[in-house]
Amino acid sequence: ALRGHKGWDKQWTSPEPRAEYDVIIIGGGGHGLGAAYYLAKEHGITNVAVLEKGWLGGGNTGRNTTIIRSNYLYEESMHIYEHSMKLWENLSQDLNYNVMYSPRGVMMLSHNVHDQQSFKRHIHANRLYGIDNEWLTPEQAKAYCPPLDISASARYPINGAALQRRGGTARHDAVAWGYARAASDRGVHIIQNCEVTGIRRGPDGRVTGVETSRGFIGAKKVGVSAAGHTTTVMKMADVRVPLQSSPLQALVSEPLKPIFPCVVMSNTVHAYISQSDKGELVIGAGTDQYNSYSQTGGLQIITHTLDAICELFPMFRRVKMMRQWGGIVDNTPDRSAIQSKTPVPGLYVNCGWGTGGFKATPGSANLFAHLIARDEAHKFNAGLTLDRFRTGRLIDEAAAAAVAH
Ligand code: FAD
Ligand code: PYC
Repeated sequence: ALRGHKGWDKQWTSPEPRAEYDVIIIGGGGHGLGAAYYLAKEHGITNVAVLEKGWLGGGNTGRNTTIIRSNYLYEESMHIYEHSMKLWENLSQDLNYNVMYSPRGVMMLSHNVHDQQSFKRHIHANRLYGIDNEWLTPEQAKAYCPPLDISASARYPINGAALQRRGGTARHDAVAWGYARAASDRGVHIIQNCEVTGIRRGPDGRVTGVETSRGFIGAKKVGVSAAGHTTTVMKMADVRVPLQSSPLQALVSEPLKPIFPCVVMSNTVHAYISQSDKGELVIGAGTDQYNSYSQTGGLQIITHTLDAICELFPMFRRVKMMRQWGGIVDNTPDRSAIQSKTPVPGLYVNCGWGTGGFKATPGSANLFAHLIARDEAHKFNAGLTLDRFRTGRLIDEAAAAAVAH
């Protein structure tokens, strides 16, 4: 069927690396590509390269379940995720690339009194900041998502739900490709199959460039956006980052006719689900309980998730699962991200988005570009410093992270 598809323009160019760039970004996921795009678009810095060891979006960007929401608890997080949400709303137009953003609503199920108290706390906090979030009764939850079983005899009874109507999903690879094309159009070099193996510093300790599988490439500034591999990259500059990398899994079913109108998450029983435009049920699990760099994960974790999905939505009991995969998520102790200068002049790090950084992609990229270009934080990422783990100014978002970890 694709035989007629000839003569299409490449979406981005694949140039040979220059000897030196003003900025090198390590990692061609959505965050790295987006940062390069905003460096060019908003700061006029176009002598930029994104170095990706594999293919664009082959990391967590292309492996996640694409849930977008901004219903976090603390001011620092609400600012950043809401900034992101506003960028999502116009991203397809901005990039001239359809990222298929679909604000179909994200509903979080409450199963017990503790869930109810915690969700209501989030709802009130969000509303104080003008962020939509509302409490639903079980009957209202069922009306919003008809496949949901709210019977009192269910194994995981539901006593209500928190709904963010503006939450939803987007097409993950389109986000990477859209940013790549738009950045490339503005002169950014996108260099795939180029693994960074070392970070070189001058006699004054400042970054001078990176060693790669394609040789040394000079840079005045280097931004690391390597998600699950952040600690290994930062070690190249002798910087320790408080992260633990572990597998997080997802799976998709055979395609079904449209049946599932929104996104549902059950944080207590460790399952989340939506339906893709192709018709597949997109289902995700909690993280494995051990650290690993393998992009797979324990069978018992997804077995437990499917068990929970079948209890919550009995009509899916006979649906077949088609594919399963894992990504490597980088969790901080307080489950909030780090976007910060480092002790090495000219080296910046964006990491710790853990199980929840897809939704943050536009906002994070936009603010990381600001940090690199101006050498100072924006007011929205000012709290995400590395040194909060020394000062104790933590931003505890373990509950809002919403995925078992
Ligand atoms: P990545 O896309 O992983 O990009 C980092 C890139 O760095 C990779 O491409 C990697 O190859 C490259 N790299 C690493 N080391 C080097 C090196 N030495 N040299 C060159 N390149 C290097 N978030 C949500 O908000 N909603 C969700 O529903 C959601 N679901 C998830 C489900 C799963 C199964 C997983 C795994 C994650 C999920 N997440 C979710 C989290 C989200 O996917 C990530 O937080 C986000 O995609 C991180 O984006 P990124 O661009 O930082 O990382
Ligand atoms: O952060 O919303 C989230 C999420 C859902 C599934 C994985 N992460």
